[in-house]
Amino acid sequence: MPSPKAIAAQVRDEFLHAWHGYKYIAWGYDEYRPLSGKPSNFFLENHSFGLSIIEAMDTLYVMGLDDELESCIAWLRSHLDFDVDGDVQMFEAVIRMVAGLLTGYYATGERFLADGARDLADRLLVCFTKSPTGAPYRYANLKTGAVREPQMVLAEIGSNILEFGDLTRLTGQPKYVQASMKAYEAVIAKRSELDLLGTTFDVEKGEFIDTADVAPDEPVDSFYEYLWGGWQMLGLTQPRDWYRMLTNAIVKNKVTRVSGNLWFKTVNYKTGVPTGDTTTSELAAFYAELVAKGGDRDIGSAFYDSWTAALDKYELIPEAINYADLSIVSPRHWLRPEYPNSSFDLWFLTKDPKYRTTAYQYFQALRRNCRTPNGYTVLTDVRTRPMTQGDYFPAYSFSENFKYLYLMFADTPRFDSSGYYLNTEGKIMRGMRLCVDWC
Ligand code: DMJ
Repeated sequence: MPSPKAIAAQVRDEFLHAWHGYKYIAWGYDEYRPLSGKPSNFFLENHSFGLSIIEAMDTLYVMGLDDELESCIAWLRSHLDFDVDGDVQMFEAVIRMVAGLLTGYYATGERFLADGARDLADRLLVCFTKSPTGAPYRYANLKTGAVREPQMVLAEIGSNILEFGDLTRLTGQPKYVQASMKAYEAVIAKRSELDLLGTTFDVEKGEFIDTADVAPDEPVDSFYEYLWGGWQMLGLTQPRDWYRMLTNAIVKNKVTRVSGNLWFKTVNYKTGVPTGDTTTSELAAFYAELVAKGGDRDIGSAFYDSWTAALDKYELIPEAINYADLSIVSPRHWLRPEYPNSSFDLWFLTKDPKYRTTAYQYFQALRRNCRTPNGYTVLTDVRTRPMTQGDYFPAYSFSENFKYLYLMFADTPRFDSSGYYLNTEGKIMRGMRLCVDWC
């Protein structure tokens, strides 16, 4: 392998290549399509929030790309506005935009970014306050405050305490963190006798509407991540105790080993009986780092190795596999960041060189297959040679994949690797060091 410094420089170059694609094709839009050269929007078809700009700010900061960061600030200064008559998905708006604006503020000290985060959060709070149980609705109209869709998956209910907790800290107003806690309480009160949870919760009726516990896979994944974060980042003991209780149940009822690899079974949350579905999406790979950070290091290490087996077999991890035989269920590769997310956290937790080796292996495969003349793009099929490229760059990759890889190798003074906490979208909520002149 090249030296860590050389790898960091390569990653930064590739990030810039992806970033220049966005700037050239879609500056000011949410996202870009590098093959057709067209912009696209994420939340609302006919309205852009400049999502990629918001998502990229703290990455630009830690990479030392200060001129690019200044362009982002300039654009946001004249365009940031959430008084928009449109229905926005609360979960995505919180983890991407509230967090992106907060971390942009931490990186630059630009107060209007924090004000923007607060304004957006205030417009989204109706999802919680209009719900009879406190578990949030899925969509809020940012202008009218109308809410809709009471049937919510767990990740969308329980991935906000980091952002709302920070807003409470910044503003002194308890309403934000209280909304998050009430949402957790509504769901966790309905756990089974086994301390397992279902997947979809009706926030008006206050009950699960299905019986499958798919943890740690999507769409429940970050529900568990934020419980641990509530403790690690905010020092709240109740989320820590919930995390421990629910994780004990997951470890006891769901761990399974197939051909030497560790996976998590989908089970009926009331009985613990396996449903027989052995599909898992790549999104579950984040759990290797979470379960290790939470104290179960052997499980985290083994689960990471299971995903490395999929990486070895397919060069890039497909969107979904059947863990019974590692066969492909969905051949797409949507530039998902969960595997390098685990490499990143496990590297800083253990300093085991395997995490750097495998992260570099992943990076090389990414560069070989997802690079286009106009940036980076997703793959629609990892089985073909060359792999088949799609026409989309998701904004989360500006916040996640390249950042994880860079920070693992860069040793930049702008990042405190011993005291950081990132949200589920890779935003550096804790751990950015401000040092304008000397780094
Ligand atoms: C990201 O938006 C976040 O990591 C989220 O928690 C789920 N995964 C997507 C990217 O795959």
